Amino acid sequence: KDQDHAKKNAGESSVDLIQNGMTVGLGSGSTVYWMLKQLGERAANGLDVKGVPSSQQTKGWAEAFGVPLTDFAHVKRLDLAIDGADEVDPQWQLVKGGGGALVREKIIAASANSLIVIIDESKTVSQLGAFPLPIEVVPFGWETTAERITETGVEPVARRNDAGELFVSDNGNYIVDCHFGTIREPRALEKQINQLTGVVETGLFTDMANNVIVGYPDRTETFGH
Ligand code: DER
Repeated sequence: KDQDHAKKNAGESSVDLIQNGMTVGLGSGSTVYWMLKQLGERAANGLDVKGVPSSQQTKGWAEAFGVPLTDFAHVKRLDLAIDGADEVDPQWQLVKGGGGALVREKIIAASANSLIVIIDESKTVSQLGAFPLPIEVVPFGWETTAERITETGVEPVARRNDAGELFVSDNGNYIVDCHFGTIREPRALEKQINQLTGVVETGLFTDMANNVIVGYPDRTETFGH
């Protein structure tokens, strides 16, 4: 359907930014799926690229599509990171983590010279916050960590799988989703939450995105700075 075409367009066009010999951070999610599929075809046609995956899901897709992989034991800096997002505001501040991979995604984004965000237009917002903010927390005492998060004025909801069990991230942690509604000061909120004892990371990616590729059913538009 249209949204799939939009994601496919955004994912595929981001691959044009990968030059021969690059090491690329591979994000997570359904838009990244299309990027990986295209990247596998380019690698099969001779593109020299190595990827660092941000989740087990991405690792599996990359292997299936023939994208050569490496890790941070072998590379300390990435030329590019390409990843999706749940919300992008006009300052290119992001909310991420809908897929539960936010910790590794942020480590990859922080290790990359440039972060390219690939989205369909539904992710562009005038203000962050309608999408519940994912926060990864250490399992030990997570209930008390949730209490500390409540003090920031929001009720954290523990993320559960279909069986009703607590979702466990690739890092063995839990995720709580926080329905802020609107986030007026994303930088301040990110700092405030990240200082709380028991919090591993939040899905607020502030001042990290360098380019945003917005996919539409028939084209893409690229914004960058
Ligand atoms: O979890 C994430 O941050 C992913 O990037 C995800 O949110 C992107 O979603 P998508 O499946 O719509 O690309």
